[in-house]
Amino acid sequence: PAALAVAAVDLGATSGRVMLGVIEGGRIELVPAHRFENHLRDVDGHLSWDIDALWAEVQQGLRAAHAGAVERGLAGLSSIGIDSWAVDYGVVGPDAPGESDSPEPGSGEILGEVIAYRDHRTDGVADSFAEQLSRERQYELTGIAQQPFNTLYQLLADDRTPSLPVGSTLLMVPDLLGYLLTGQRRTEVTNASSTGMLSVAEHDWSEEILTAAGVDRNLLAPLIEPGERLGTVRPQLARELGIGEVPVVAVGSHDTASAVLAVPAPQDAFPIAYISSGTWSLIGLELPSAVPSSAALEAGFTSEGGIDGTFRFLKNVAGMWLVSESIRQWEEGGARVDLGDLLAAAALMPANRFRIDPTDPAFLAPGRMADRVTLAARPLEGEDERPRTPAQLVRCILESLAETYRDELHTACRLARLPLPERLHVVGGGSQNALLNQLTADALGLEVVAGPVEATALGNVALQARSLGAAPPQEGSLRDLVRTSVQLETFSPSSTPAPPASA
Ligand code: LFR
Repeated sequence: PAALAVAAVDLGATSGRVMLGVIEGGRIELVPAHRFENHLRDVDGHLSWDIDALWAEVQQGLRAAHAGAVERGLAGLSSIGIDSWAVDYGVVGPDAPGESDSPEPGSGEILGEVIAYRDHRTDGVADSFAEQLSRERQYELTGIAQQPFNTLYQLLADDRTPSLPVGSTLLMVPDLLGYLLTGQRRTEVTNASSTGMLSVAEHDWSEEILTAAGVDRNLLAPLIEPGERLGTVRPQLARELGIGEVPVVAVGSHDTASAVLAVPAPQDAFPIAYISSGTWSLIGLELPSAVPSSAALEAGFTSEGGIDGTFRFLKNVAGMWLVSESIRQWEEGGARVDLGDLLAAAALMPANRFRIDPTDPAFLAPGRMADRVTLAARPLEGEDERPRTPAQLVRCILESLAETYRDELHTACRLARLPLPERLHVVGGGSQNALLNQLTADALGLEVVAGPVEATALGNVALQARSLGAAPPQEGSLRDLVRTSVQLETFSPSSTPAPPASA
C-alpha cells in the first residue's frame, strides 16, 4: 500500500509540536514539522493559556506538515489528529449567521480566557462539593481521582457560566481546536473522562453529577469516540491554509491516552505498567476495567478512560515540572542552566541525602519552585541539612521520584490485585533522563524500558493510521506498529531494591 501522511498536533504544558507522521510499510516515521513554546500567563488574576497563540501555531504547523508531505512526493495530509493535556476547557459562543442566514459552523467566538488548571480558583472547591455529593459517590460514578483541578471543580469555580449566551458550548482544549478547524462541537471521550463528569457505567455525561453541580447539560457537547471522524477542515480555512478539506480524526485527545497507546509492550503483555513522563509522571497500569474501590480512592488513584474501552489506572505524580519550574526560578535569577549539564552534575552528587514527596499538592502551583523544594526537602541523616546546590536539589527530586514510582507501582498492583509486572515502560520526554531511569530500575528491582520519547505523537498518529485503514483494528497491533518504528533503551537494576514504603 502507498505511503500516507497525517499531522499530529500535540500540545504540552511547556511546548507544543505539529508532527508529520508518514505511515508506510508497517512503520511510522515521525518528522517534526513545527515546534513552539507554550506557557502560563496571568490574565486578570488567573493563570491562563494563550489559546489564540496556540491556534496560530497549530495553523502554521499544519501548513508545514502539508509542505513536508508534498516534499516527500505525497499528495498531502490524509488526516489530522489533536491531543493536549486534559481537564482545561474553553467556551464557544453560538455560531453566527452566515451568507444564507443559517448559522455558519466554526464562526462561534471563544468567550473569555482558557483558564489553566494550576490556577488557584479551584482551592477548596472539591471539599465543598463533597458536601453536595460525597467523594465516595463521585468515585463510584466516575472512577476519577478528585484532583483539585478536575473540569467539574473548575466549572464550579467559574463565575462566567451564568451569563453565557444560549447555544454556548464547553469544549476541552483539543476539541476547541477541532472546532476551529471543522466547526464541529464534540467532546472526545478520553478527555471527557478527565472532567470528573463522565459516568463509567453509562459511558455518557453523568446526570447525577451534573444535577448535583448545577451544570447545564446543554453546555456540554455530544461525545465522540477516539478513532471516529470529527469532520473536515472548513472549506474557507482549507483554502487559507492551502491544505485541502482534510478529515480531522478524534484521537486519544487526552495526551496521556495517546502516550499509553504508544507504550511499546508486546501483544501478550499483561498488565502493562508504564510511566508517561513529562510535565507530570503518570504511573500505573492499563486495565480492562476501572478500579473504583474505596482503597483506590484513598490512595489517590484514578481510572481514566482509554482507547478501545481500556482504563488507565494511575497516579498523578509531579514529574519534570519540579525540575523545569526550578530551572525557571534559577534563570529568572540570572543563571543560565543547561538541563544536560545539570543532570550530569546530579549524577555525581552523593546518593540518598534528601527526600521530598512529589505527590504533595503543594507543588501544583508555579513559582519559586527551587525554594519550595529546598524547604520541603528532609534530610535522611542529620537535622538541619538542606540541598545547597542545584545539582543536589535535582538529585533529591530524582531520587524522590524513583522511590515514589516504586511505592505507587506496588500500590497500583496491590489495589488491582495483580502481581508486579516484569518490566516498567517509561515513555515521553522524561524517558530521556537516563539517571532517573536507572534510579527507577534500582528502586523497583525491575527492568525499565525507556522510549519512545514522542509517545504522545506516535499514539496520535497510530490511531489515525487505524482510522484510515492503514493499521490493523486491535489495540495490541497498534503497539506492534509503534514498536517496529522506534529505538528503545533498557535499564537493568544494578542493586537489590529496598522494600516499598507501603509494604
Ligand atoms: C499530562 C496531563 C495529565 C493530567 C494533567 C492535567 O499532560 O494530561 O494526564 O492529569 O496533564 O491535565
